[in-house]
Amino acid sequence: MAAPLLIRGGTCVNEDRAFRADVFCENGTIAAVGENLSVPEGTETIDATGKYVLPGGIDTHTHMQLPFMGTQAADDFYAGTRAALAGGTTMILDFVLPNKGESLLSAYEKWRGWADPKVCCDYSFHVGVTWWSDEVGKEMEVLCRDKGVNSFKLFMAYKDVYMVNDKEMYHAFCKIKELKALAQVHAENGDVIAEKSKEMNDLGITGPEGHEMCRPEEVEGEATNRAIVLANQVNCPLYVVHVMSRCAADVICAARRRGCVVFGEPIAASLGVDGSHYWHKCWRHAAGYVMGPPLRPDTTTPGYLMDLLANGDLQLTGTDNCTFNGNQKALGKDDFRKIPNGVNGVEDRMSVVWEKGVHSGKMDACRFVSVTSTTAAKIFNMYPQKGVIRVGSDADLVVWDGEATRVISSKTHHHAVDFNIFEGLECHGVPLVTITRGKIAYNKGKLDVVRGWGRFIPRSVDAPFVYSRVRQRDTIPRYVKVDREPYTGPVIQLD
Ligand code: URQ
Ligand code: ZN
Ligand code: ZN
Repeated sequence: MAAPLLIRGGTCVNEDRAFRADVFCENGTIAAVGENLSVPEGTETIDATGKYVLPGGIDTHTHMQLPFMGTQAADDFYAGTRAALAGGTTMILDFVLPNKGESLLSAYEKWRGWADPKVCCDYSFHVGVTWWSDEVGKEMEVLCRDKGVNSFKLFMAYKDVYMVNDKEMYHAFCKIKELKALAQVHAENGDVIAEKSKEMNDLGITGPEGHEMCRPEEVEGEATNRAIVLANQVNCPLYVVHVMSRCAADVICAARRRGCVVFGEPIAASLGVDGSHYWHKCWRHAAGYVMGPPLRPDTTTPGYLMDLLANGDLQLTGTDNCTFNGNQKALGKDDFRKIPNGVNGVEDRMSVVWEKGVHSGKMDACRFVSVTSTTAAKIFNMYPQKGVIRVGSDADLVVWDGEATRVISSKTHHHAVDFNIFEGLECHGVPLVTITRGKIAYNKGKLDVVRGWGRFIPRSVDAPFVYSRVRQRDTIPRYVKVDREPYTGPVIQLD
């Protein structure tokens, strides 16, 4: 347990208001918020005068040490959560991704065994539904009832690896709705990708540019729309992960305007950089940006997604942090289909969103808190334990300097990877102190993390933020039969 901690002189920022107050933390939670607080002997004090005090960032989408495409992501649960704390993020939501045919429950226990001894900050798991059977449905019930899972990811891409077809996805959505959980989707048309990537190779296009050309943004947009339609047919709330394109974003915005319960998650990568890097002459550089769905060559994409995030058409940010070193990316040096997909983000998300969102004038500090922390806590049913500066909430906090700048580089980042997609980007918005459950883990450039300090945060189903509208909609009879006299006219005889 950490010593009592007083954060003095700062401006606290919640999603609804910014206000001058000191924050006193004790036993891992926020014990008092106000001015002239009386604190016990032995209290450690942090001077936050002239700075912001924010709820710790929540990264909704990471893949630490993911076994993938024949190798394993370089950031493990230790290095990844350590990097998160260095960037002002105090919780990650990672993914249990069972192989096809593998028990979801045993995959969950396996992933817990990987994460629990290593995490330096709190975390939780979404679970992938990578195949379908009645047994999978039963295990989903157990995961919701006993294991604190309330979100399940379906893949429409990665054919033969994670991809399910529309019928399987429909059944999974029915089960997710029955459980009052949240459906997540990786929205790309995996069949088109499989065919077009073969065509690319037949044309001799084996470099990273082929990775984007075989899955242009309309392939993401089409699948996004299809997932929204299937979920809406079941009245199941849907969360579209890693929104990477204008096309997919427009589909989500249109669906929201017509009343669908759908949430869109752009990521640090799609908000901070674009896909022109796939045409870079240096193979290693170009391969470093390979992820799925890909970044888009349309250089207006990051600004467009940030506009939608700032105005509420898109809801929150993750990173899809799934990092691979140059020698791992080189598995695909002769065939882009073999380049392990994934990029960094967990350390730089907060600064990238502040630079592109707040410093650009598109959003204020309250909206910044909403899209980096509070909305995630509400959607995944961890609010107000997480995502807010309030008495009784977990003492996950960041002292934030909105004016200071830092230049992002793989030479100075805390990831266990030799590449950074934001290399050279100068960002306003720098974490000064990161506090995880009342413990100072990062202070003015120095990390002081504890392996295994983080806890798994169980999440119950039926999140009000997600289900209140769905529940209301369920009270309206959707299908009513017509009472009519039976037909008594002629009927054709078929031979
Ligand atoms: O698709 C995902 O989210 C995982 C497999 C990470 N890789 C990626 O390129 N997005
Ligand atoms: Zn994905
Ligand atoms: Zn992912």
